[in-house]
Amino acid sequence: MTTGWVWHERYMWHDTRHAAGFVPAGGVVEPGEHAENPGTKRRFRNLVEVSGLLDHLVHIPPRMATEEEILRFHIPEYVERIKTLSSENGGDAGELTPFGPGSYEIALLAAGGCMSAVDAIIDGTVDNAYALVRPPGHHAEPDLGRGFCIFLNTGLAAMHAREVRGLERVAIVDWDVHHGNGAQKAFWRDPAVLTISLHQAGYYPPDSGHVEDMGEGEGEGFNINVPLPPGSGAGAYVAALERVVTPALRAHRPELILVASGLDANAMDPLAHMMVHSAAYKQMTRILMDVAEEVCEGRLVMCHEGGYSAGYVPFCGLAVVEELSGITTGVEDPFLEFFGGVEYQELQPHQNEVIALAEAIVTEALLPRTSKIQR
Ligand code: 3YP
Ligand code: ZN
Repeated sequence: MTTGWVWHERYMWHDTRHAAGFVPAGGVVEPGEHAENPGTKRRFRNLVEVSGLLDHLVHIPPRMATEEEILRFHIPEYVERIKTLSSENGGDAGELTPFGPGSYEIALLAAGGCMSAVDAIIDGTVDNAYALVRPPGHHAEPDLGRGFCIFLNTGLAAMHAREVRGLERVAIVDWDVHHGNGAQKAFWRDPAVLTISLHQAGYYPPDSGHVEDMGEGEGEGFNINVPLPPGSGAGAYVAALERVVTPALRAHRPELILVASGLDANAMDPLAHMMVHSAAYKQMTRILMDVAEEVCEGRLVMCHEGGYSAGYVPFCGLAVVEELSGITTGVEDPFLEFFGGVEYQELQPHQNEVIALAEAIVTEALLPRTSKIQR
């Protein structure tokens, strides 16, 4: 296995300003760190280096997306607004998405980095890839930055794969703990791009990611939401991947699988309430690799999204990249003994209920529509 690695120091220079988590500093809010700061991602990258794994990865240099590429999803006025604010003193892209000077170019480099990874896979330079980009993208809307996201990195990478590289079918699996509303909107009526999101139910964005939301028109059945109850752990996530994601991918048979890889379902995350540990992330990666092997010669690109535990993101991320590359570094997750042993890691009945609903949507709404298409 050759695994590509997208990283650029400039990603770390995207400034999300002073905040208390996600609330901007000011008034009674003492200036502190914004949750989406360089720390977690830099530490993830550093652990990949210190573990020795980085030496075995193929560095894929990121390029900046062009304005034309960004306009495949975003409206001109929005792009113009970000560009102008970025050239001045920064501002807010919309909802909870502060940025400083120069972030327009960095956001272009994030979207472009995901496209670089897609190109490397399609060109056969690497078998799979992890793009550790910043800022994230999966909440971005055509006219609005949301939830720390400026441009729809993963969705734009799917559009690049389709429109420039000529792929017929692409799938996006979003395992960030928050709902992948951006890709859902982008491909709502499009059966060519299957969108699946696993997320904490009823959390962020508000009133988004319901299990009933399955796409419309030609795209009906091609959007799958799995809103998991808070407290879900390894059992629920592995079950969702085995019983919902895998059959959906088998039915759709994408030629490329993209993962919106937020690692914020981890057991220590300050912006979510799930319990996933590194061994579960490893297993989840394995499940996706197996189905990718089956349907698209293993073509799998992970684009980083959220993940806010400085302590735990690096170990969850290392587990994912170890599995992708087939290399075991011997670095042990010092948290695993604890989180692996906490109660309620196994699938609970109320979690099973949601997974069963999503399973039914795959069988009743997606399967009949994919089986009509001969391929
Ligand atoms: C935005 C406000 C509360 C949760 C936060 C989510 C950002 C994120 O990681 N999205 O994937
Ligand atoms: Zn998230």
